[in-house]
Amino acid sequence: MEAAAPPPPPAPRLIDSSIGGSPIDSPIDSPVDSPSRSLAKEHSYSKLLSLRQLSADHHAPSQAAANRALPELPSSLDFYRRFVSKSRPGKFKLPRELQEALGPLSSLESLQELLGDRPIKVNVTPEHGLGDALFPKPGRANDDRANDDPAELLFVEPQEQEMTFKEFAEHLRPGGTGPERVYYLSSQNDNLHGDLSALLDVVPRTLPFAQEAFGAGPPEAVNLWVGDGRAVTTMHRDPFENVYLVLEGTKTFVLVPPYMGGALYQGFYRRARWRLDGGEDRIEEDEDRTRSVRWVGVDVEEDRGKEEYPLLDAVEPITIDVHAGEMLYLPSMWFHKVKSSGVSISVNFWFDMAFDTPNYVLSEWANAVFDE
Ligand SMILES: O=C(O)CCC(=O)C(=O)O
Repeated sequence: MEAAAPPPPPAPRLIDSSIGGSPIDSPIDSPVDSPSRSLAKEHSYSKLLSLRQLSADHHAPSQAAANRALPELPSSLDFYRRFVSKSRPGKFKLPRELQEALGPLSSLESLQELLGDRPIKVNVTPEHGLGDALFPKPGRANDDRANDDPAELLFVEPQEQEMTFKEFAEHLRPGGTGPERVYYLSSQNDNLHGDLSALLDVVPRTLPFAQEAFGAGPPEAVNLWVGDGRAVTTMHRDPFENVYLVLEGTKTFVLVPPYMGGALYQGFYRRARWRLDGGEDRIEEDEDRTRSVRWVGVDVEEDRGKEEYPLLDAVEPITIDVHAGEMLYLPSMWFHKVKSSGVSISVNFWFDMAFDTPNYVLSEWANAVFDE
């Protein structure tokens, strides 16, 4: 059940914690599927397929089209007409001037020089590298993960740790493997205006072509992301128009259109955080048991075809590789999972989204049709 009215755009915060996440009336303790509810889900499958078919041409690009980077940035009018108004993702080559301006952010060495010994906040997870992800409550075996009973799973955020950029860089594993903890600079709280403000001299305040097309004010948040191939951002959606620039390495976005939320087994989960000090990795549940977050209950890549998630077969995720020197427009409310190949450095701009557009209204309607 999503909140009846959309919330006003919130202040920058951890990804997506507010979407549908009404902390008061979250149906955390609802029973697991009864046979009649399962049957209803089977019927939903064909409706979801029709929905996918109906909107495919207008809204969701084909896999091939989504991966073609347009050679130059469109004018704001063209960007609005071809992408924003259709809520359609697109990939563009960064203009040379912008790429040059952002040059100092494109290597670990120059970032280290710019940031010196200032303390920065880094997210740390165990070796699986899953930040903001669902895990069984302490005491439950890991194979119980397949059980999609939200009451038995927790939404676990990374441990936040303060260190210098040099210390952080020493934890990165360019080869993308390692049994150690995974460190990801992913604070996404407008970090370029926070602990990374020393970088502001080289980052533009806004992207005028995008800001104009969104009809928004200056960006709500500008974030730097630095990590290696082990860090994974699990699937979620954000109430922001997102322009995501990759400066080093490759980021892979696995996308699902906003209107397919009904196939993603979303649930409400209580919050928790990794505690990684001392010998043992622990999950510590949030003391406030009334706070919960709505989160996608499946991995669209790994859980597809599994008997327990029949609706997931209706989803055709679009995978977009964004290479260094490219920019992705990720429209608001698209579900996304994000991975990195090797060490990657990116900057993204979140702009306020409009809640009164046909795209938003229709996708919320579509999701409500499948909500239980
Ligand atoms: O780069 C990432 O790991 C996640 C990016 C993301 O979720 C976002 O920009 O909204």
